[in-house]
Amino acid sequence: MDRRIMAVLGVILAIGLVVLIPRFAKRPPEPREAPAQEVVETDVVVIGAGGAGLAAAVSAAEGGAEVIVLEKMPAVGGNTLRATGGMNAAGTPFQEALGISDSPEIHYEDTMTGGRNRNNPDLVRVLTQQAPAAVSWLTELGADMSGVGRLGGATNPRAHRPASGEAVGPEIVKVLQAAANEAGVQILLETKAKRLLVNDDGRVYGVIAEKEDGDIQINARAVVLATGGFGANQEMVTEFVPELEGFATTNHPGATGDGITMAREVGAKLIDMDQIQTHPTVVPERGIMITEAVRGNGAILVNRAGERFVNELETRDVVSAAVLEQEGGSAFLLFDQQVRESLAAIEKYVSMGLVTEADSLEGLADDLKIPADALTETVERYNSFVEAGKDEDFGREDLPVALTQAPFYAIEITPAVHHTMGGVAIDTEARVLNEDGKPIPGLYAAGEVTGGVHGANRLGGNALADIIVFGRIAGKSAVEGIE
Ligand code: FAD
Ligand code: MEZ
Repeated sequence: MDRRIMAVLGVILAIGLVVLIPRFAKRPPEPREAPAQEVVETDVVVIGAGGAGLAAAVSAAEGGAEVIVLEKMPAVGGNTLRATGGMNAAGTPFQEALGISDSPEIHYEDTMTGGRNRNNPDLVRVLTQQAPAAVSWLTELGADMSGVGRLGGATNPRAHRPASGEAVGPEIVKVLQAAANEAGVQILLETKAKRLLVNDDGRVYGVIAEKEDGDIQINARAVVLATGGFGANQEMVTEFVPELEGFATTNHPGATGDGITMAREVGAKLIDMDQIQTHPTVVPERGIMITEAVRGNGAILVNRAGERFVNELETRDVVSAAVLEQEGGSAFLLFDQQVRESLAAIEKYVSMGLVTEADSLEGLADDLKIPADALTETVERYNSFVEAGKDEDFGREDLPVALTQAPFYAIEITPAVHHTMGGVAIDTEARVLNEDGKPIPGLYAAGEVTGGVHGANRLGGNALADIIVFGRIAGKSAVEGIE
């Protein structure tokens, strides 16, 4: 062959080798992201510093573990900090002191009925049996849980909160944060977990998180997911329940379902994702929730015709649907001076300018632009039911006070997205389950990130019981599961 042809063929062959060999050679997989700038080792890493995460962290530290908590927001607390009406527990000394006879069995039945029996009965047993101990634990940590009120769907008053009727969430977060600090738990704020680390045996061994100055890898012997629900993630809410498009939310902005996404990526089973609760009494446009405790302490709901339209202490699904059926899709929460004085949480609504106040029912009706005759007649009829101890119109069983003491107050309300009942499947030890119902080694979860406890409809007051009971269990199980 001509030398020149040989040379040309040689060049073509060389170019071919340069181009093709790297394509077919076995290359290491593309790194998914740049290596973390900082690598840290600990026993237990907890993701999320709301009530469930702080309870898990304290419980793991009590078990002797070194614990790091990651929190993506600039402050701890999450939705727990917003909790107002109370924490359910049945058979507590605080109920007994107030002469309230109740039991975990009745609490169990109420929870299953309220959840339309879609709840996991094993988880509900644990919730209701351990809730009194959870209240005692918070009390020992310094929280005032001695006030007891009634919330929707509850046979007996069992929502524990400060005696003054102030919001319960800040009280709980305050003592848990102090206990975590005391126990030497390290809390990293503005540190957002983005991916769980899994080894070849399928064991979760840590997490990659992002901070302002770069990524951090935390290697841990156990990981607890406590990232809360997804009530502030409009896209995710409407993916599962399209009818909720356009609804406001009561949730803090960090409630975006990150833990559910991360758990799904490592094979966790998700349940009840389409079970999303609206809270019936939220101020339109503002998204500010007016606690159910206002109704529990005696307020009623009236529509634009000045009439009651529902048992105000029915479960949230029923009350929300009834409000949406009224003219304008909203209604008015109406109460008197006695109710105001019974609950310190109301003062915040007054100071925020959310409350219309008048010296008489006629004056209030004028301000609300609803018929005064009808409103007066409605309140008089309701007051007669209170006196007789029987609500002949809607069967409301708890009728604490007649609305007779001026001034009278009203707040316009409408339903908004409040609680996501679905999430990561867990067992009674708070171990995260895979699609086959088997625990994923090294991974635990507690709180609103999980599904199964509340079924189709959570009862008011049961979320706080859930996060403290299962938060403590998750922390304990994480320590016990360390290999
Ligand atoms: P959260 O308290 O929301 O904590 C989760 C934390 O994880 C947040 O701080 C979040 O920022 C953080 N996080 C999320 N993603 C990441 C990530 N990728 N990396 C790091 N951190 C992350 N329930 C009751 O029982 N009684 C009540 O009175 C009551 N009142 C309520 C009032 C309001 C306005 C609201 C919104 C809810 C109320 N609830 C109440 C419900 C209850 O507060 C919540 O269900 C419960 O507090 C959830 O606790 P959690 O610890 O699971 O989640
Ligand atoms: O459990 C709740 O979400 C609750 C009691 C809220 C509230 O109305 O205060």
